[in-house]
Amino acid sequence: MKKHFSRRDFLKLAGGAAATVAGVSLLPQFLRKTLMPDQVVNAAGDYDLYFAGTDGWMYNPPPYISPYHPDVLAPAPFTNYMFGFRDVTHYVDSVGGPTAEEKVQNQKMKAQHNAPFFWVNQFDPGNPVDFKLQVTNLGLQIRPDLTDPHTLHWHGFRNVIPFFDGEPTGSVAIPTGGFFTYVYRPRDPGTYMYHCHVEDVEHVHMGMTGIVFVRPLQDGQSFGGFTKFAYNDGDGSTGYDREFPMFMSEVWLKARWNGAHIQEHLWADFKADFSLLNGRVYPDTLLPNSPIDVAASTKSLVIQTDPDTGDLIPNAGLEHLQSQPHSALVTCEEGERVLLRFANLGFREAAMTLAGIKMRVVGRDATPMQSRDGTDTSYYTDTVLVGAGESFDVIFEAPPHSGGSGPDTYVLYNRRYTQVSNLSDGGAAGQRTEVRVYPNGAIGPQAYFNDAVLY
Ligand SMILES: [Cu+2]
Repeated sequence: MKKHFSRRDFLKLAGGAAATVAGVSLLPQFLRKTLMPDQVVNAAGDYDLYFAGTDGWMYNPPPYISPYHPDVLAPAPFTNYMFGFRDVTHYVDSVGGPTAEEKVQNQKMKAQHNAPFFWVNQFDPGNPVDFKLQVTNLGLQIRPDLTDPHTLHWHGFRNVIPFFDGEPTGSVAIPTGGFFTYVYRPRDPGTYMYHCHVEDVEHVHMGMTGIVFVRPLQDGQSFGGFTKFAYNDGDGSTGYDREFPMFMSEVWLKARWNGAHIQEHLWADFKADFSLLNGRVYPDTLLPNSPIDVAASTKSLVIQTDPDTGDLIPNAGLEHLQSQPHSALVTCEEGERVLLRFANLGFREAAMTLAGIKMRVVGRDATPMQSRDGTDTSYYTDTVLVGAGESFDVIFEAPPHSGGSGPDTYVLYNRRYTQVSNLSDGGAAGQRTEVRVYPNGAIGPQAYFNDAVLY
């Protein structure tokens, strides 16, 4: 009799294989050294960032659709089930309280959407340091029957070896309780995205997706009056004053509900109900970031966490956005150059339109816009078509302020009607945000990645 072997069975095997490797990290230090020195691929503390994969709850606005939205299992003010990653790099032991690792374990069922933004400096041959990202799998609290491993796939990374690619049928995956450290040597600046590649349509749609980008070696030097650049342009043509991520993802309410209620569905029936920008639906996109730990945000945008529990701290009054900490608001001063890093891990093409300001496309899929002989092929447009799995680096120059009080407001939105309207009647929800242009000197320099000033 022919044995049917499902993809999920295979992934379990892949997870088992990872346990042999990843389990090593659970051994005491002296055993690691004594027993398997060649197999130790990670050691506690030997990483730049430490992420945890798990499930959790998030918020989407009305209109409500029974029984999927809000899900009766979701604790208020949350409405829908999700999977996601958390940045647990900066936890420390509390005196007389929980240890750092206990706080990490406490983040099971407290995932974040979208996944943390993180960035890496381009590999410097003169100072060769690899980037290491440790990932652990806290398990799925609502679905203990679902023993899926997780991985981290850096989409578009051009010189990764299969071992660190995160594609679970060709490499290791991280079982519940396991650890694995991904090692990268990033040679190509630009904007990328990352996602868990296990049961990839499911884990991507459920929320294990985020932006990662590589800063060019040229950063810190001076070209054309700038010190920050999208690429190694040699002339400042990709220099910018402020930078903002624009990450696109989708929520299919029925699939989220089915996930929480142990029901199956066909992904071929996929129909997104909500299109999200930086993990939120307009007008929540205009609300501020959750409180940021600016000092810790050297390699990722670090959300402040409770020192006792490790939980994400929301803004007062915005508790419903606790697991969606990222704003999509853009603020700048007239005459400044603003870099928008677009990446789409929804399943539909987005038509991102900035009404009233021309955008200049300077990079696509982490590749600067130039021909083989170096000719600049960047171009101006007011609409960028971002397909699933694509990224664009776009710079606009803020127009002069019109005078009067308050900022000039420009709308940045997905002009595909269903993706900007979502389920709303008015046609203004979903992937929509604002660019607010202030007079010269009004808001001061950007303090951190995705810092938008609110007045
Ligand atoms: Cu996963």
